[in-house]
Amino acid sequence: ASAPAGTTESGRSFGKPIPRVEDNRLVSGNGRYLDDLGHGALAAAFVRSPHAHAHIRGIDVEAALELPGVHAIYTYEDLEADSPEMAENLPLLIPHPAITAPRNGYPLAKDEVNHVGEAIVMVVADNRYIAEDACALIDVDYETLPAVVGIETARSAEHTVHPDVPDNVAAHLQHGFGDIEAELAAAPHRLTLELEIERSASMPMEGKGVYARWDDDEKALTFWTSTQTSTSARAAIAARLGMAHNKVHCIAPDVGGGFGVKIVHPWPEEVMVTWAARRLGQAGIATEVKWVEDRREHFISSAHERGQIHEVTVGFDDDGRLLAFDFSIWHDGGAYLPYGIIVLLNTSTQVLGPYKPRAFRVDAYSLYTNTVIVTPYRGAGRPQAVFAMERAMDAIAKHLGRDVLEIRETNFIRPEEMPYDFHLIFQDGRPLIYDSGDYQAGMDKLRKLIGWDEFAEYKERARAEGRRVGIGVGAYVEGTGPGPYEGAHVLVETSGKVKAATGLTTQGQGHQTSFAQIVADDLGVPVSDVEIVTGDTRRFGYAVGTFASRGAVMSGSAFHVAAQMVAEKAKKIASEHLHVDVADLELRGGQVCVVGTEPGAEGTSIPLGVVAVLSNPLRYAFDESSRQATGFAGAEVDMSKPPVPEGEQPGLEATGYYSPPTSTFASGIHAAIVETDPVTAEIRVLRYAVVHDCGNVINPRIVEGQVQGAVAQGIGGALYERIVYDEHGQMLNASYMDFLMPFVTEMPDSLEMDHTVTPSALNPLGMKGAGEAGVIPTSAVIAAAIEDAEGIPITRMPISPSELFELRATHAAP
Ligand code: MCN
Repeated sequence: ASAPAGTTESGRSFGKPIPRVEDNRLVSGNGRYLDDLGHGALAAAFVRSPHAHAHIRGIDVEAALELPGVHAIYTYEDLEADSPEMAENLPLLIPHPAITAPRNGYPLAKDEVNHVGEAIVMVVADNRYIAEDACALIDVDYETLPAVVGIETARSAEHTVHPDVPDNVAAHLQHGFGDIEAELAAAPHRLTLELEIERSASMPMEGKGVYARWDDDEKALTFWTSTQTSTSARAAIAARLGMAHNKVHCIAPDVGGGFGVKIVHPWPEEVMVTWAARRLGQAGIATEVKWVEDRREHFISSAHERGQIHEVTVGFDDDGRLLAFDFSIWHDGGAYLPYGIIVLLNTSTQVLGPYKPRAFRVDAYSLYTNTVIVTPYRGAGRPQAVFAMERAMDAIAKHLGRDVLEIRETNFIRPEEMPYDFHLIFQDGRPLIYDSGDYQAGMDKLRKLIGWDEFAEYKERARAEGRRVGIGVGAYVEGTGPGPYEGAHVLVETSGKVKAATGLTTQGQGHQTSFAQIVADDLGVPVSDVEIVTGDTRRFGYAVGTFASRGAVMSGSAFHVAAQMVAEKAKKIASEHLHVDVADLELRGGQVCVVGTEPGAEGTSIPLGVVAVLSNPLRYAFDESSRQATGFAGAEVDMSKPPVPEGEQPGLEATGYYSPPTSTFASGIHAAIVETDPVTAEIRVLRYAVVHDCGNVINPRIVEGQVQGAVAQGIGGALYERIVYDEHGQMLNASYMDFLMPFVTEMPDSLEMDHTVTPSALNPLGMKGAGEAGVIPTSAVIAAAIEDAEGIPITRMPISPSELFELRATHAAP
């Protein structure tokens, strides 16, 4: 591939909108996704519960075992017979003191099922067709139990999901600051809002999947999984299979989207497929097993999010200044709690956004329901939080008859108040302190971008034509780049090309480009000379993972640390040969050269690849032929010197880690103009504008792509996407025929974007995260715009045309 546009031999690429180097490969069908691997593997399929809640009285697998091509059928009994580890509950990944009743399932259901889709039996066969046919021959005897579906039912506690959790409460979280009761009592104005965001789910183009290979000679297991967290998946599988980490390798191949649903580890299927590969491998039956999720499985047995009911009471003065924000949350946590309460923590710690009430109180419950588990979905609790806060802001403005932007301005935290300490604990366990941000600057830009001041006139004209249009706004602050750490390894090869690896994974964020930009700048080489590897424990074994918009901040910084170490080492080695001080050397144009000289000039520079040769104990390989190959005359190279200066290790490579003190806080403000059809109630987003702040930007093209994609997902969440269960816990829309996602035709005619840049002082490159931002305020913004168009309070999202139609009818009723 040719060097991407935007880079120069010596210029910095940080901040340049260079095209993503991975895209040619990915869009031309040359990606290697999970299902592109393991064609010779045996196929796994699962018998999944058709009931939302039931006891399992018995399982008959006899007929299925007889089916030709079936190699193994496993139930929980096989796990129990294998080892205590295999029989254990799946783990609680992020414990928290507010979790009062952690309950988790098993890799295969033990004696009860708690949601439709829960895996009960695994079949391994020659191919998926046979495996599915065998599943159909398996008879599970169920005694059905009443299902708890939806927050209201869970709250009523008439029935329970887990018999030993009588109120269905998995966790109860309370926090805040100030004297909320006193502030509410004294506030000149008070309002209470009931708000709801329905359950939804992320729909990556590629579902989950895992493929495992057992090596009986090495007694080692390698598995490929479509995951966001390969190092943690490796650790989890090693623990469950009772193996040492060095005998288990986990690789995330190309991953066709994750959006949070692929964070959890281990999935039941990961446990079962790896375990079966080892078991069948040891028995000499087969060494490879693979399972690829089908779309229905993705709907019913992977993970959902979003579902929350809120009650907000605000107290404010005549100017609209927020005195008290009293926030109750009920979160639909699903049947089990593998991911703890991270979504609830996000909602409850980020609801304040750019505003600073005098008093704040959260009272939050996570409730068990007989539905599939919850994992954070892009935005992870923040869209719900912003919906609560921004709907309250609009309600205050309406109550006081004031402009919605003005009310927000009144309450903004100001740049001079940064860093702003809320005296609360953030979801990462560290203090909630905003590091930087200029929310007013963002609003000023947005006002122009969307043409806020001209809208009233436009609305009037539209009205006169019989059209209904409305405008809405929503601001947010997002904690990004949480620790605890991320690491990277950077190696300059003797060819001068750079190989660099980090442990976190990639699902489409363009890391091969943006991380390469950082390394390329530090080493003074073109971006196209840097190869980035992610998500392969064989290359880099220690990592946390890709979520919470932490890739740029965490791995980006780790790459910078490691590349800087390599650059320093290269200068030290070169200084010995060029006889100049390290301080007088720089890395530029693929050379280590004397500052101010032309890279490549004889006597004042050495190619980076040659420095790599010199750093190597086997540098005698730098003979006449390699001199010719590199075109480097090399008079200045003295082979009698030791490879590296005293105190350094040979090899032009380094491993660096980055661990931030706290999260860094990105922010943004969005506005939308919508039109609603007076007859059909069809809702159309005409224009959408985003002003976004993720600190210093590595690659504006990537960031804009991330924001654009996330806004599309946000529009999906506002107008189309929701998971619908009936009262028995059966999902009514578990297919793309019924679960609506926006096409490009549903996107606004224009999506404009602008940036403010308030760098973070917490990491060396001043970055903040960007990957989730676009989805966070979208529901709030679109709800506000519909409300403006219709004059009807919008308190529940998503909203469909038929729901708007009914709202009109209710509102018009006497
Ligand atoms: N970036 C940048 N400058 C910044 C910040 C980010 O150039 N100041 C670049 C990064 O280098 C990276 C991209 O923007 O290439 C996103 O970076 P970041 O915000 O750090 O997010 P992560 O890399 O941690 O990715 C995770 C984030 C999350 S949490 C979800 S959910 C999500 C998202 O990314 N899932 C995605 N974007 C996605 N995009 C695709 N295509 N697929 C998914 O599953």
